[in-house]
Amino acid sequence: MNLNTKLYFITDSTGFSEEEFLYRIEEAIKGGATILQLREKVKTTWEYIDLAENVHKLTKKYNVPLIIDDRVDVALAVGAEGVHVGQSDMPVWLARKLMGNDKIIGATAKTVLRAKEAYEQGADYLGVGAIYPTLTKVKTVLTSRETLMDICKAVPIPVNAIGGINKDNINALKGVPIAGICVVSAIMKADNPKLATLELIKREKELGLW
Ligand code: TZP
Ligand code: MG
Repeated sequence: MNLNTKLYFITDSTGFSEEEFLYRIEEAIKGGATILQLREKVKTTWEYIDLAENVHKLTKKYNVPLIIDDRVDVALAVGAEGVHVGQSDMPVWLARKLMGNDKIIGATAKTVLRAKEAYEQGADYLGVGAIYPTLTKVKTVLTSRETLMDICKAVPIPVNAIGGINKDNINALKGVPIAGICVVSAIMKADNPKLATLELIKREKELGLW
């Protein structure tokens, strides 16, 4: 499986027309986003599937894996490349069982114990955070740099930092063996999503992440 989590873009369609939303996704992909997660919290199942199909058409064109947040049913319905389960979603082992061995399963982990558990149950990568306070709608607590470091050392799969990460604070992650970063607002709310993505990658390169 070709899994590159270096620049993991998580979307939030709130406040955008579908046209503008899809345009922003395409620009982020053109800027170099390596993997995309569709994250919708208030859509009905049918709305989620409908949007996921349109996003999937786009990501397939660029060969970027599409991960669906929370919802295995939506991921299966559109043939997405994977699903991301949080600590209050279904367990990783069940997502793996339903999705099969060829799909990408991502999991959220905020402790070393949870990280090991997710890995043992078949997770392909982990998202760890929130590292910084975030304005994106999410139920989360802050995860320390130290815990992030411990999780990176505890599991042999890619670990991404998430939460409030932007081009100005990414430098503070220097020395932590993360595989990449997950961002929502740094790209979603940028004036120019393509430039914002390019800039994040440039900063990651300065950190030696590429
Ligand atoms: N999980 C932990 S923090 C977060 C999620 C989904 C939101 C990250 O959004 P942003 O805008 O990059 O801070
Ligand atoms: Mg979730």
